[in-house]
Formats: sequence, C-alpha cells, structure tokens
Amino acid sequence: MIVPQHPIRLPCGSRTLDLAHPHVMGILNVTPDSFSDGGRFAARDAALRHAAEMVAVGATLIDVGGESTRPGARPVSPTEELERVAPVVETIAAELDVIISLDTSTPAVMREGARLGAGMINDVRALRREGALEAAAETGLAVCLMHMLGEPGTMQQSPRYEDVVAEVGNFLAQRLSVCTVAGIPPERVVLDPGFGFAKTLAHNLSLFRRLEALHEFGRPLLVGVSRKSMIGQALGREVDERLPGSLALAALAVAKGACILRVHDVAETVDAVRMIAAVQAAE
Ligand code: 7PJ
Repeated sequence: MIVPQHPIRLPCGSRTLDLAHPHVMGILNVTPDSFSDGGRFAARDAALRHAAEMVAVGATLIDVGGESTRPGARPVSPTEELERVAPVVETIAAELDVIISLDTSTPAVMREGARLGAGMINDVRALRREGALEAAAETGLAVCLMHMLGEPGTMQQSPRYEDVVAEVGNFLAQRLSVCTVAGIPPERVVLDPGFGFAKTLAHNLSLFRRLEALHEFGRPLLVGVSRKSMIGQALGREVDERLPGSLALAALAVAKGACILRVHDVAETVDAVRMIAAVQAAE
C-alpha cells in the first residue's frame, strides 16, 4: 500500500474533504440523452433522485456534467450547458449533504455553479479554455486538473507518447504552476491522469501500473476508470459488463494511493473501499 504525502484536508467551498480515507465520487450526467424527455422539472427531479441514491450508499461527492466528452458528441453552448447544470446544482445543494463537483470547462458554468453551492471544479481540459483559469480562481473552489491531449472529439485519432507517465506528469506539473500564477494555490488542486483521454489501451495500462509516480507532486489523485473502454478492450466486455473490471481497478487505485474514485456504480465501489479499509485497520 502506498501512503501518499499530501495534506489531509481539501477545502471545497463551504465544505472540507477529509483525505485521510478514499472517497467515492458519483457520476451524474445531465445531458439530454442521459435523462428522458419528460421536460425540465422531470429531468431535475430524476437527477436529484439519482444523486440522492448515490449519497445514500456512500458517495461523498457528486460530479455534475452537462457536456458529453464522447467522441462525436454535439458541442453545447455555454447557455445550454448552464440551463442543464444550474437547476441540478441548486437542487442538490439545497437537498443533499454532499460536495458538488462541476464537470465543466466553461467559465460561466464555473461561476454560476459556485454561486449555487458547488465545491469543486472538475475540468477535463485542465482550465485551458479561454477564461477558465480566471473563473476558477475567482470561485475559490477546489479544482481537479485532468490530463488530455487535444480535444475530446479528436483525441483518440492517434495518441502518441515517448513516455506516457513522464509526459502526463509534466503536463500536470505545468498546469499546477499555471494555476499557482493565476491565483489557484496547489493546496486546492487535485490531479488526474485522465484515463481514456487521448490514450491507447497500452498507454492506459502503463499509466495505471505506474500511478504512484504522480504522487511526486504532493497532491491528491483522482482516478476515473468506471466502465471505460480500457476495460472493454482488456477484457472483451460491453459497457454493461464492466463492473468487475471497474471494481478491480478501483481497488488497485486505492492501493496505489488514489484519494477520489469517480464512478457510476457507487454502492459496489464503496464496499470495495470499505473492505480495503477493514484490512488496513487490522493488527
Ligand atoms: C473523467 C472525467 C475522468 C475526470 C470523464 C467517462 C468519460 N473527469 N470525466 N476524470 N472521465 N476528472 O466517464 O467515461 O477520468 S467523462
């Protein structure tokens, strides 16, 4: 087991995440294809219900996303993204005891989401969109910086690395220092290697095997591998058959010192994490 050396608390707006033990972040997609067409209130209520279920089984963060990063997904305007995300953030903040993470690259969503009660900004573009650094700094929230080459639509075309671990590490270190200059201190930053983003199966597996290398920066690590195609490719499994693979990687990530697991299957992942904790607590 790896014991990473970073401070034990992550300030997330009005809340604090205790990093003495790993946390499970439940994924809440609020794209139109993820909730049926029953209208805006029905979508909001369905999102709240799903979030409440995840919190009930142990999620301590909910990652709310209104922009699909799937290759080929239609781009959404900031207004459209805000219309999807804002009512859901507002409702969860009012109803549930949980840290809300905004899965967004859009400055307007960061600002409005923060005002409505979010605690973290989770940006797959690591604050590279115009105005995103300034917006994230203004909010004072925690920030997750994720590695990706290029843009979601084209990233899988031909990803190439000499040394994927070194290059992901260099990218994250560079974004960490850009954040510091912009007024986002390292104490508020979480790092994420971005599994599945501009990476082949071989890249993803190497990166996972050497995940510990990313502790060099002294910041908590977030890992998102739930149901991803790296599991499908390694095991020959369709998306609805990837729970065992997802749980294996979640447990391995915890053993390698990851602090936050971003997952679809919260109850199962929480059990895996609790089982590891039970072993660690033994004499
Ligand atoms: C990730 C994410 C991830 C972070 C997505 C999917 C694709 N944010 N958003 N890390 N993945 N921080 O869930 O399959 O790995 S969307």
